[in-house]
Amino acid sequence: MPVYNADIAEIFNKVADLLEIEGANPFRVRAYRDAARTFRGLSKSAAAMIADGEDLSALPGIGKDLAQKVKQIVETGALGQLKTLEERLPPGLHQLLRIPGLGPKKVKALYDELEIGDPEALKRAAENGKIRELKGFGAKTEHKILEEIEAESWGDNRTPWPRAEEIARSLVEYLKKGDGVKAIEVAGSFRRRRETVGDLDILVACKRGADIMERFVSYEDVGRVVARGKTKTSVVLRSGLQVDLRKLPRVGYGAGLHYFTGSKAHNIAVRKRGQKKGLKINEYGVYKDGERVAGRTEKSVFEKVDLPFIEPELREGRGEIQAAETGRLPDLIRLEDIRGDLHAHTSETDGRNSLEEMVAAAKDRGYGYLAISNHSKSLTVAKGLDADRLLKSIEKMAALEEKLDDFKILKAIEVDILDDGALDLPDSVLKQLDLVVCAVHSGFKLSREKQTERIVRAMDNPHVHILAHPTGRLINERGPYEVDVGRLIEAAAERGCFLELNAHPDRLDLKGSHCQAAKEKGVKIAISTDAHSTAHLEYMRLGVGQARRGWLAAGDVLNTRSWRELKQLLKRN
Ligand code: DGT
Ligand code: CA
Ligand code: CA
Repeated sequence: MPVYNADIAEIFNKVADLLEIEGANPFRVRAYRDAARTFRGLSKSAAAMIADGEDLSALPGIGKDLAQKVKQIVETGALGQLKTLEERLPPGLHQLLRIPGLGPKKVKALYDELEIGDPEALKRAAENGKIRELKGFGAKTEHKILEEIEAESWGDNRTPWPRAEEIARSLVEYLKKGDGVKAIEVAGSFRRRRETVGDLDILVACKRGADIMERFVSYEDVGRVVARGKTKTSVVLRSGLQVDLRKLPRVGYGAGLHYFTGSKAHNIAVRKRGQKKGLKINEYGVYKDGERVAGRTEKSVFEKVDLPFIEPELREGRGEIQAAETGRLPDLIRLEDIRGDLHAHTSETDGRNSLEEMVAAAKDRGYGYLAISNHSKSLTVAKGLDADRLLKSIEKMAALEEKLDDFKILKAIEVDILDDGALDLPDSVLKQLDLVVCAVHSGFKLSREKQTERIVRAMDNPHVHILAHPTGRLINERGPYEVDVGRLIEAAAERGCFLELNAHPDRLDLKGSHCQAAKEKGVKIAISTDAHSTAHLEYMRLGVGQARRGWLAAGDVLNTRSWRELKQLLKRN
């Protein structure tokens, strides 16, 4: 059974959680979390790397010890160290960490004082008023905990898109190798690129007689067959993700692809349009007076209802039909449109690779520029830069740039927004930089008004260009802080600054709907990887995917410009 990179990441994250609860050295905890991120972001599977004899300890942040552990996971599907930790601590404990408001310290206290080891026990204790008696908790926290458990916000079992992609890629490759597969596509929310998917909907067209269903249920990662039929089979993979496979006739493939791509709201709107023209549209084809008139391709379905092709990312019933009717569909951005990256770290602070390595990797991707935006001093866990170190590091950048032809290193900073909205470095320093990216890394608990006001104040600083990861969420780890995103968009529009769409798979912050709102107000978006290693530069494709869901065209994105054009845009009004 294949071990996915996402599985490795999950195991390392669990180890980090449990070590943290045990009160282990924070640097050790961080090493596991970093390793988890590295594997989640890798384009090649660790299992394949090992099979090809590649040295995993050459990966950023992966030493000999971690490489050995990965090997163990790939070979046995498990990690002995995690088993040992799980023997020492109750298995439900890491679920407690997923409950908003409960960090490792609180979880440890709950366990030490009340022997609470899973959400059920926590619920009972909260109902009996036991939590409020603990030091550092109180009635308000108890109430909040109860609310969160009841909302089950910790138990979301939808699969994040990047993980679903990894699973889908292996499965599709496997199915393709079967006999007689003529066409295959993953439809559903996956094709629409929702941030998370409930299940995968795979469609195939095959030669007559090919037994694709048999091949499907024989896939080594299948945990359970839910239903098996001639044209539809559903399985649950060992990861828990359900996959529906549907066999479509070649003549109706496009109609099926359209139908099963959804969304439901989009389908209903298209079907209604058909009805007005006397057409019947379903998953098998488009019919008039009982006769098939279209359906081999998706395009033919749209043509019959007088619409141009609508990209899957737009099919959410959020105005795409009206936009298509009036010729206002956006020409969505593609990865090839990207000409540089405006947020990256080096080993000068908490990045894994040197300035030289990061720049070489950006050049390899065909970029014309890369912003080196390390952390500022108040972020001590990341060894953030003070003015002296920053100025020295920009000298290094200038010296390196001299040696390059036609590549611009943007001297930048990811400056911390302090609690009162002031910035972590003086204006006299900021004004010497090509690019100032500001970000919140603390004070997540402020009220919505205070948080919004604080960030707007940071944007008041005329040296600021981009607000990084505007809502601060970490997918499956931490929700967004309370903030009025609409107000942030307005504030950016008024001041001539920009918002980031952080492409890191844990962040994908802004959301698609926020991008759409920013676009409406004319605020351009920087799609940035926040790379902490050369490998992370690849996250750009995830950011571009998210931007497409946000209706963005190349023109709506800052870093589709050459450095010369970009430089003009960065002049604040
Ligand atoms: P998910 O799996 O929850 O992330 O979301 P989807 O959109 O992939 O939903 P799913 O897997 O239930 O169904 C796939 C597509 O099939 C859906 O997007 C639209 C289409 N579909 C499913 N049920 C219906 C229905 O009752 N009416 C219409 N018009 N379309 C449907
Ligand atoms: Ca689905
Ligand atoms: Ca489905």
